Amino acid sequence: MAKKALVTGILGQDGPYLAQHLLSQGYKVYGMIRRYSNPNFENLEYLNLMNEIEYVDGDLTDEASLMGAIKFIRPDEVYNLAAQSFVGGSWEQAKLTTEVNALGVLHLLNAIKYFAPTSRFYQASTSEMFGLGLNKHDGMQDEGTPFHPRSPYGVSKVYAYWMTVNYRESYKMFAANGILFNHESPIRGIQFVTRKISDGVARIKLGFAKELHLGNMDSMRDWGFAGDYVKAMHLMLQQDEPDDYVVATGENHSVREYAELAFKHVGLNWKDYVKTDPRFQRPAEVPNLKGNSEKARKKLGWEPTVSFPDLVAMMVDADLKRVEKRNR
Ligand code: NAP
Ligand code: F7E
Repeated sequence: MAKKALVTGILGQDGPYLAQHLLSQGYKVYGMIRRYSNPNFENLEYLNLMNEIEYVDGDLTDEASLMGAIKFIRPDEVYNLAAQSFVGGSWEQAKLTTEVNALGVLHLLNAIKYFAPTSRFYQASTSEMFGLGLNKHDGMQDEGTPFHPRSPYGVSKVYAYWMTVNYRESYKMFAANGILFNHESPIRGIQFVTRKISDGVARIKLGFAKELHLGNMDSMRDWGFAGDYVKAMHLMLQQDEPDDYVVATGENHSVREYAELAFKHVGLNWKDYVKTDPRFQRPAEVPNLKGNSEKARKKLGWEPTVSFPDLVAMMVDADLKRVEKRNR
């Protein structure tokens, strides 16, 4: 019989890529959707997956809805991708961010504990938990680097990380944390800097905008391709023992470099269009993230396949097509 996987956050960026990968491995995929007056299936449509998934209702802030879903599906694997995932918005909505990203994970772990205790659980942990933390030896971050989160988002994810470890240790549940560094794609949310730039470049190139306003351009991020990173999530749940893994490319670049490459890809100079704008500065910044994913590479056999320049080109090309189509 096909394995059953429940994916929360199915309408986001990672949900569709993970669903695509699980379907290719023969899984039956259930996608959780919260109550919304007008749910947006655009990302699933982009990968042509709308009709491949069985949808279940549920919200991370509503424990009973999670219990109902887990009891109904009794999944072999649960991937918790749902979150208020925008760091920049987490100061204004710190309570909501905590309720979804921290307590929501406790609710989900309880639902699994009561109704599907042998189910394997993946928690979407993040490099934002490291914040200012740097590995003393190489200036990178790995599984042993101390956490020093710099936003309500980062703090909420530290709680969820430790609760996942705690349920593993307390109840012998197969619960794993993937500590993923930034990963992007053509279906990245428009508020994140990579997609904001690729969309801005496309609109400027096609004559629909004149400027692009950005915040801190010195920030360094380790950017990979989401399609690669979801494969690491799946691999983590196929191991003999549950564990936590950093997933990253090991290379980082500044926001300025991303913008420079994106504009260059369409034959423009970023300096002519980008304006720095204090509205996009954060109260506390994470200046430098670069992940050491040696453990995932050795134990999971995972490797990233898309280079930084190819990722930038992929995103800009996709937005050029989108903007053109929308305005045709
Ligand atoms: P995303 O595009 O923001 O998707 C998050 C999804 O969570 C959305 O579909 C959203 O639903 C859903 N959601 C929000 N609140 C919910 C709630 N209360 N109950 C149920 N669902 C809810 O995020 P992503 O980029 O795919 O990232 C997936 C996960 O990995 C997130 O947990 C994120 O924090 C984490 N992460 C991401 C990165 C990265 O670089 N992308 C790196 C490390 C970790 P709606 O569509 O209804 O809004
Ligand atoms: O910002 C700077 C900003 O919002 C990246 C989430 O998926 O990855 C993501 O979090 C950097 C920051 O992503 C703008 O200050 C400059 O230093 O694209 P971002 P993020 O905050 O790194 C982690 C791993 C997650 O877990 C999160 O869920 O870019 N920046 N100017 C800007 N950022 C935005 N959004 N907009 C700007 O105009």
